[in-house]
Amino acid sequence: MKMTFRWFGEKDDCIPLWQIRQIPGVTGVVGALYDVPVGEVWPIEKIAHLKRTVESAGLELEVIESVNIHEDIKLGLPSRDRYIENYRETLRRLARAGVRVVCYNFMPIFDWFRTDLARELPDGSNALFYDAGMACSLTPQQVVESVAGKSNGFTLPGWEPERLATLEKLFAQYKGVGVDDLFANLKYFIDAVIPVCEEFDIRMAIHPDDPPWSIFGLPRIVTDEANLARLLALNPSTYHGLTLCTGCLGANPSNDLPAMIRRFGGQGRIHFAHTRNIKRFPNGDFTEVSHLSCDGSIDLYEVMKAYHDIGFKGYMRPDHGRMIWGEKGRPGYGLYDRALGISYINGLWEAIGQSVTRDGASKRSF
Ligand SMILES: [Mn+2]
Repeated sequence: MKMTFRWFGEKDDCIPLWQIRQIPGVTGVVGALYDVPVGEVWPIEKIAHLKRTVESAGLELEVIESVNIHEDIKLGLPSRDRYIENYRETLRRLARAGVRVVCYNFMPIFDWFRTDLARELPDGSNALFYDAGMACSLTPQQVVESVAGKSNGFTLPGWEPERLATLEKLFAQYKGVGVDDLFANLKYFIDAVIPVCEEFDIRMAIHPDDPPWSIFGLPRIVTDEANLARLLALNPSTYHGLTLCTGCLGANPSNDLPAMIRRFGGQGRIHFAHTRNIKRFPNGDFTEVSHLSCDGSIDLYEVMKAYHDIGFKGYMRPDHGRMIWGEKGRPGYGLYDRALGISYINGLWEAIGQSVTRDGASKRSF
């Protein structure tokens, strides 16, 4: 397992690389270019600059999150071929720069979705929150306005203003696009990019839908074990794999996360792990919490045990954190709570490894 930390770049992240370098166990950052329009080829010089910046801070750049998928690809429009060709070229350029994994999602219109970016928790910290009732009663535009007003001035990835300005048109385009269409459009995309991935040794890791159910009537397909199995079967190459995000998939209580890790990780199909906790409420609401198992609904020990049991060698990051200690940062992406999360994950990993080594095979077969 290689521990990483998401970084939004010199201009868009208030956390400097030297601070990330001091988090115990972190070997690299998960980066991206945020100023290249979705669908365009990433310029070589910008990739090289990002790589130089990260490496001169003593960190690696082996994971990109995300190279976003143009909406025309998800919609299956004739114009998708041009965007797919651009994507293939971006993959070649990233692979030549040493990138080994590309995380992406295939969610129509919206990326991750919350109703509140700073819901106060009992200890006075705050975190991202999903109010199920509000998600049903508000229009997409109302949610966008309420989210945009509370982002501490940051542009949130997936919620770029220019994209959201065309909401109405996008919704009209998705009329008549169902789950099977989305699977077919994903297959068309994956079948086109995987030969490049195999040639250049760079893995695709699709991120689950966040939350893992339909919103505003839009289809969503990266939601549960059955759908993950279906989407992996679209192309048998192990270069076509998953970003296993426990926080996203864990919002649905019927998702058995350790079982999914054992199944898909055991098949060599998990390339990137997002590890975090959430707390679910009976009415369908959920809040993000600290990584600690007892603070939320997900047993992080069992998650890490599953990764350990399959001999996970991929990349991991703590995903989101709360805002604590008065930090004012990008919602979900402060320094302190994510660093605490990493230390907790690393502690679990070391303890699980020690118990296997010291107690022998009996525990290993658990
Ligand atoms: Mn995630």
